[in-house]
Amino acid sequence: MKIKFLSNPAIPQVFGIVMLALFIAQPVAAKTVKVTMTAKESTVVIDNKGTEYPAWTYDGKIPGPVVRVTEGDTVDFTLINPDTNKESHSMDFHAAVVDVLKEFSEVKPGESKHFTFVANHPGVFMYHCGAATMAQHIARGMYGIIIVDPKEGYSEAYPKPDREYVLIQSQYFPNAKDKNAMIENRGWADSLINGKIFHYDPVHDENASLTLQSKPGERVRIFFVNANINNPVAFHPIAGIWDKVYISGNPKNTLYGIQTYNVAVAEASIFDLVSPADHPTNNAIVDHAMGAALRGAITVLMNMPDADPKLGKGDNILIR
Ligand SMILES: [Cu+2]
Repeated sequence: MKIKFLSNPAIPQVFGIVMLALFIAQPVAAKTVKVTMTAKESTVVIDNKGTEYPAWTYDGKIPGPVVRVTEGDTVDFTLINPDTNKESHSMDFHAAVVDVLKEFSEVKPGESKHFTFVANHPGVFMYHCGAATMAQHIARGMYGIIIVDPKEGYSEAYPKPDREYVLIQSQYFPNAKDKNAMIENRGWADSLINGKIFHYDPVHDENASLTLQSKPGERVRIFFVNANINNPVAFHPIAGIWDKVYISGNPKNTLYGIQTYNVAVAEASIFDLVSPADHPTNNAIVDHAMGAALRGAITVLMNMPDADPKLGKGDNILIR
């Protein structure tokens, strides 16, 4: 009987299909991703004409580096606070479930801190310094994004995008020393997008040289973080409709056909935009709260056949 069973020509075929299905269904093996950042109290340029600002940063830039892992990965993180700094700093990953008094505690100048966490929730999350006074550490530039790609990968519900861009909005307070103004929402002069006023908007700033780009009909995925101190963001694509919005960037939280989505302070979400395929168009991606838009929170997206093939791909998702 046994021999007869094995000799059935259909058996190896079925076995092969089952094994193939098991193989395909296997999520990507979780890995450990080492991330090291250095707190730098250094001067940065905050507009397209070269205005300097005494910032506090991760690795010398506003925002800090893009961290990207896959759901289930372990993030092995080290924060270095050099003894040349005057302030204590820290790291608070919104993608982590840990102990605020332990992993997220302050690191004095001349010290460093190491901790790990497992990125168990897919999505996009803010990270920021939580050292006192936190409003000042964020306002002066200590924030960034961590993207946790879903372990299932792409699907019909969460399609593969043609381009990806990171946009992080924040409030610019010219008086870097006035903590109370930051806390009380007084004296913020401009909106920063990825660290600069009208960063990608040649329409409102003649010194702007960068725009986001895609080809007509491409699916453009925006990873958006609201790093404002006090103000929510009314995120809207002028001359477009968000095809899908994934709240907190989790494909399980999908909204369809949204005009304006309110992004809370310290929230991040994913926004998909698909332009008409048959002709070139432009979008202005704005915080539709006009007080923020006209202070710098406008980003031009050009959908054109000769779009730069490198933009919005690989390491070019946060354009400096
Ligand atoms: Cu700090």
